[in-house]
Amino acid sequence: MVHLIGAPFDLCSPTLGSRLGPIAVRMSGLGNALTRLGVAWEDRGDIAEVDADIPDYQGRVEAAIPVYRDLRDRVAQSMKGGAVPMVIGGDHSLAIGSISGALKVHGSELGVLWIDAHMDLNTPDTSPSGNIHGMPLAALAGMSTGPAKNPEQAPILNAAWKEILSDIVPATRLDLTKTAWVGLRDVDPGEVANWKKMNAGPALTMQDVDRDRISGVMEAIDEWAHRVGVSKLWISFDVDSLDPFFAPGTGTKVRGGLTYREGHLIAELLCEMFRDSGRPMTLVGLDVVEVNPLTDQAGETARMANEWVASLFGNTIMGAQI
Ligand SMILES: [Mn+2]
Repeated sequence: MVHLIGAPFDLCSPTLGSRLGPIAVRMSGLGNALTRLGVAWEDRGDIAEVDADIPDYQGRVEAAIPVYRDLRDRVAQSMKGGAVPMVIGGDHSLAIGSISGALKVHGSELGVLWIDAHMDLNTPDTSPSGNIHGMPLAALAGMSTGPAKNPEQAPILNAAWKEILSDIVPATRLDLTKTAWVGLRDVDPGEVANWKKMNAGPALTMQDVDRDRISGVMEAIDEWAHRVGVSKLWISFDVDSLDPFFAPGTGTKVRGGLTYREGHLIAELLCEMFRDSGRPMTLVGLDVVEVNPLTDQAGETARMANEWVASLFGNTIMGAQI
């Protein structure tokens, strides 16, 4: 049973509009696609909406904390009932809430696959922008930080970081050796330093995709998951992993991304991994984030996100793969 959870929150990203992502993704037929595949699903509605227009940094950051808490508890509740929660964002900072929920239930067994143009591994002291949507993995890993780069943001962001680490992320932090990335092409130097410091999992960039193709990249993911013992996997899919040509409706576009077919092959090969009884690994939940209908072209990006999810759940060109 898949639980759809809408998370219309975008205040921790620079471009507003991804709060409309849950509506757009639902409207372009996500439920029907799952039904056609024989996947049981239930729409669990949206998390509580926050004020649409908070102009100041402090207000935005403060509004985020209860959102993460609510999402964490909803995700944990779904999982405890045996469902697979699918969080539709919203900006990528929401993963602080969703993956905290998964950590609550699965603890150190949890692995994360981050499919994104960005690493999202900044700490407040490395983040050039102060936008929390670039920091979720560092928060989930409980990374410590010095004062935030921007001195005006520092008192606000450092206080929020403290609260996130003490009140949102469970004591069993995300083990970054059990986190891998695919699709990277816009990485900050501070993120690379954090990645090395934490001895984190493979960071597969677009150069790896160019050189080894998707099949080679996903073999590396399969090998990593087996080696570090990931038995429960959370997938965090940022639609900006695709090239802006195929996913124009998103906030932080970076050219040189995955093609439509490459994106699908990732989902198809993941589906095969989950069905490979020789290497048991379960999909425990996923995020589909950063769909921004305000910058989209005729709903293309929301449709792409749906089609991608359908591939992950077994859709193939020749029909459902049971
Ligand atoms: Mn991104």
